[in-house]
Amino acid sequence: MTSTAASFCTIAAEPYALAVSPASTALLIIDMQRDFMEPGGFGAMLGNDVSLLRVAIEPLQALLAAARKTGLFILHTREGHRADLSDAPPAKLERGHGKTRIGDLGPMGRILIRGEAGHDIIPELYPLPGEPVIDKPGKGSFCQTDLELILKNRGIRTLIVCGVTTEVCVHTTVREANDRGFECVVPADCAASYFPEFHQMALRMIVAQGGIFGWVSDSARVIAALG
Ligand code: TIU
Repeated sequence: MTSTAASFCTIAAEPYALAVSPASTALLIIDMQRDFMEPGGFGAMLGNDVSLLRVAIEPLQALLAAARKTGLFILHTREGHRADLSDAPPAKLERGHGKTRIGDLGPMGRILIRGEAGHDIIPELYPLPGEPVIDKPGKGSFCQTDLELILKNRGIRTLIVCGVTTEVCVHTTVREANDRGFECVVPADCAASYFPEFHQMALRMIVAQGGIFGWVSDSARVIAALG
């Protein structure tokens, strides 16, 4: 942690500005995996145009670089399952009713299985040694993981939540985090959805009702605050 990280800063955001201490703030990057971002993975298996998610990569690279420079605590998550599928609920295995399922062999290895090429994080946003990677079996990052323990041990109270997809794993994680007492801010351009209209609505849901479970900002405003 650098000396900058000891001070306070204000992130311009909706519905109102959020004062944070970088020392108690973490950047949480959700599921920027090849399985969601590249052809032949889980996202494509569900019938999605995976190219739609790539808009988040460049802003997120800039935010990640700024966060590393500031000395922010940085964590990454990956959605996926054990090779024997023992941690995958039957309903999830059947989801999509397509020809290919979770665990089937695709061009990037077995779909959504830990250790396979498709399960890994895209090279553009690859974690550095020392940045925890949380493997999660569900959509939310707190369900059946040690994320909460790691954040509490580190004294984190604010989360900058980025990644894919906005209305699924990002939203579920923000909801889980908010109920656990964390303040969450989502930089809008650092998240993406296969459905741009869902992206917009998911962000509106966060800031509605006075910020019912968080804040929405963007990479430029978060980087300016950290700077
Ligand atoms: N399908 C979809 O939009 N998302 C997921 O299945 N997982 C995440 O959002 N990571």
